[in-house]
Amino acid sequence: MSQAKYIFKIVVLGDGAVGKTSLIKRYTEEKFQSDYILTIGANFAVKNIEVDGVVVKLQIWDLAGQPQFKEVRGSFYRGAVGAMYVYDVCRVESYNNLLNWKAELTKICGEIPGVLLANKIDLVDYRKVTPEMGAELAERLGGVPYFETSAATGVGVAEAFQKIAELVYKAATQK
Ligand code: G3D
Ligand code: MG
Repeated sequence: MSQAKYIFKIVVLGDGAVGKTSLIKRYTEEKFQSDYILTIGANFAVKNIEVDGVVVKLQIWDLAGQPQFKEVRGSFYRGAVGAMYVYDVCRVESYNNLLNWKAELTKICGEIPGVLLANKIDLVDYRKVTPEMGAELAERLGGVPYFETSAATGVGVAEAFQKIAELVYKAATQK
């Protein structure tokens, strides 16, 4: 792929253990460019992706664990142009908490494009959050596209990343 024309910072949000790191690793094929944890308790992976025939570089930011110190999360959010909201379909609390994650992000970044990921759908027998509930949350998060994903099987993962790339690309080029 040729040189990227754009670089976009994307933040992946959600409670601990919902599958954020697994999703990023699945998508970037474990090629974390920065395998170290920055002092802000975050790191990022990069991947080039094509949107409308244009190569864009996604810089995908991940929180390492869940830093207790909200102050440092400012550096995590700052400069983000897109968000991926992730919950675990087996844990209702992780679903409910996404509104708090969005509020924290919005304080620093304002309204930015997002996508919602209902993760771990391979765990069929343990599922508690229905697709209908997922669609409802997608509305409450501002009408964001909704994806059912599994970092374990890979289903839905590339589609979700492709969509956020399209949304941030559109936002950046339609000004
Ligand atoms: P986090 O980065 O959001 O904290 P992780 O979450 O990516 O570390 O994932 C937490 C645990 O959930 C991991 O299990 C991981 O393998 C598992 N996991 C993540 N996504 C999926 C999924 O789609 N399906 C299933 N079945 N498991 C998933 P461990 O046991 O390593 O802690
Ligand atoms: Mg993680």
